[in-house]
Amino acid sequence: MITLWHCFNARSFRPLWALEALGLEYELKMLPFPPRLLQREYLQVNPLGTIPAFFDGDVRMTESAAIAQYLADRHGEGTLGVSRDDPAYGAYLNWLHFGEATLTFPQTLVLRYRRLEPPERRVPQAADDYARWFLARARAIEPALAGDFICAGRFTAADISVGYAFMLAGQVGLADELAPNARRYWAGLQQQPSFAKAMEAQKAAAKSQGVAAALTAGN
Ligand SMILES: N[C@@H](CCC(=O)N[C@@H](CS)C(=O)NCC(=O)O)C(=O)O
Repeated sequence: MITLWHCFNARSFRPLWALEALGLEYELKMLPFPPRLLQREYLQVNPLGTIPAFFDGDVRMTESAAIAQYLADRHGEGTLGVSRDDPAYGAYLNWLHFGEATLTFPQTLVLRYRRLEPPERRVPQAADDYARWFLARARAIEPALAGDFICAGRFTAADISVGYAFMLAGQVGLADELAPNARRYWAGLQQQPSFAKAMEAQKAAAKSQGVAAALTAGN
């Protein structure tokens, strides 16, 4: 049985989207954000205090892009991943990790130092610098975003990883500053049936488990 610990719209959306894309059975456990402060007992599940936490039998993972990759490889039967002998394999791995390491991390600094910290701890210069940092990286990959998918000519876990970074840009307030290909690419990904299913799954789980349907505090 697969179990995913998730906060609304947070990085754990990547594995949630992958689970829906593959049509797998899973249990979705919702947490208030940040769980480290608002649900202390979660530290027994994941001592890092971060989400996602993911379990598949004896497998335990805490990195959102790696979980999407794992799900594609272990359960995808070629649909969501790219195999080692495919010419697009290198590009696939690069985008899968670029989505988290290069496009997501700087935005979490913007979110934290512009919005989530109490006013006296906010750092506008750091927030502005990392907003520019993110937008410059996103602009630099415009040519790669000219098509519907970022590699392999089809929807893969790399689109889930990069797509989530653009989803976060919407929450951080940076989406309007994205260049045209990024905006069109992200609009197209949101038409994937699995995207709507993942959104619906988190809404339903938040409601039934009495958890706020929003990122609220901390980072
Ligand atoms: N690189 C990790 C980052 C995980 C992470 O930091 N998640 C954030 C939410 S998007 C979190 O749990 N923050 C709460 C905290 O740091 O207490 C991933 O991609 O899963």
